[in-house]
Amino acid sequence: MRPPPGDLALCGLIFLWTFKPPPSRKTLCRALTAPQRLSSATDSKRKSDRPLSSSMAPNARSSWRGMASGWPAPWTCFHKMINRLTIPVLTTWKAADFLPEDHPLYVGRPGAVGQRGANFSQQNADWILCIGARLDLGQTAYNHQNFAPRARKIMVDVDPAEIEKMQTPIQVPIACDAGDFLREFIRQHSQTAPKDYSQWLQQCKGWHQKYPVVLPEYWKEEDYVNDYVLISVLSDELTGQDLVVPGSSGACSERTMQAIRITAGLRVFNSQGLGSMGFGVPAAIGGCLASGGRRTICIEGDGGFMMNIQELETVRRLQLPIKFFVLNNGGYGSIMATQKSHFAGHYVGCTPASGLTLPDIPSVAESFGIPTDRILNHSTIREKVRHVLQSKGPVVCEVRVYQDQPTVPRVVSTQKEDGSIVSSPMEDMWPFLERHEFHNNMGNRPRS
Ligand SMILES: Cc1ncc(C[n+]2csc(CCOP(=O)(O)OP(=O)(O)O)c2C)c(N)n1
Repeated sequence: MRPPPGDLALCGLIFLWTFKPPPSRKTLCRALTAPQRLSSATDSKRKSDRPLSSSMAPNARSSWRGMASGWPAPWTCFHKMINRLTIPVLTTWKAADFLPEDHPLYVGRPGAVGQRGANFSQQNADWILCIGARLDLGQTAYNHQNFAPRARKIMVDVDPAEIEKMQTPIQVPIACDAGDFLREFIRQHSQTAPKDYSQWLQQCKGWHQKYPVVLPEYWKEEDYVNDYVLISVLSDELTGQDLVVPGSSGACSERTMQAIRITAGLRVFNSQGLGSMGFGVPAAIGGCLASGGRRTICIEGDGGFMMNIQELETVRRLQLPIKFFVLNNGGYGSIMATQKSHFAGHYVGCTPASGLTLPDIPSVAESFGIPTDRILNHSTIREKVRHVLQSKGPVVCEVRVYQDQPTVPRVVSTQKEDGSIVSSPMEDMWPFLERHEFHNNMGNRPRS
């Protein structure tokens, strides 16, 4: 039975009151996975018509341990749980490789820079289970109140502070290890008869298919490479034995995580929380070594690539099979975009004309003794990508991309007269849809 609202509010209060200062992890687990707490999660789901699960983000340790010795138990439990619930599943950037694109329950990756269809699913859901997805600013588009506003929210996180930070009611907060939660959830849920959510699932799948990130017209651009086309070609050419390491800030991270299509076995290792330039090169080295020498594809911005360029020597010395695709847009494209939209186009330190210059990337790589290549436009992109991927050892491939290519779709923000910045709702991504199409997708569903 769904607990009355008062009980749910109390549930949150008990959580805050009982667990400050935080007790040991063991106590938290025991207290919060108490059968009553979990049954309020499972009970409320039974009443829902449009449930969603947002998948967990593994910590780096369990992720890599899994790669070396078979998947860790939480991974298996996660699959067991979703197959049992048969509800649509969204993945966060950090858990992008938890479900392959062709899994029957997969419906996309939501976020401020995300997929339009996934955001429609999230914003229409009436029950949402977030496991280890800490709901950071990118995930909630800077506005907690408007994150899945129609849904009762069950949030599972090993760190109670991540739940406490939410400025919107979390009806069932559970501070607990994801694996422990999943095992208990499966145990309790195995007693209940599965409900049919096929219609809702079809609707979510329909949105996912109707609103692809990579649009056919991008292929027609002739001057340079469109980043989304590159990620699309890479998605076609990668195998389930590969490891993808996007850089952590700028187009390389955002557009890769928006557009990459995950196949079974493909691993993605992106920054767990820092948007620090320079992540790509050392992360590719670490990921490649920790994965036992997987072919590693690092997609990095020209600015980010420069920040740890000295590590190319390590790559050469160890002859690691890392294929660097360095997006050359002539500077700091994302800073340029911010200065264009919020500082009336007064560029400072982001282009050659405004005081930022970067060296010729292939020349630098060659000086380290690493083979290089260059992709100038779409005419030879597939052959070039294949060639780079099939070459032995490391390769640095410069990709000439547009300087002013927008990141789309995305949630945009506007500046009010008082200087404060407000974001548009997550379901209403830019470029905005025709209003009738938008309203058709959202209906008149009440907020929870
Ligand atoms: C160490 C560090 N310094 C500054 C920033 C702020 N910052 C975010 S994106 C960016 C530009 C990144 O340039 P590039 O890697 O070429 O990617 P692009 O923006 O062109 O896509 C900067 C300076 C940062 N994230 N990390």
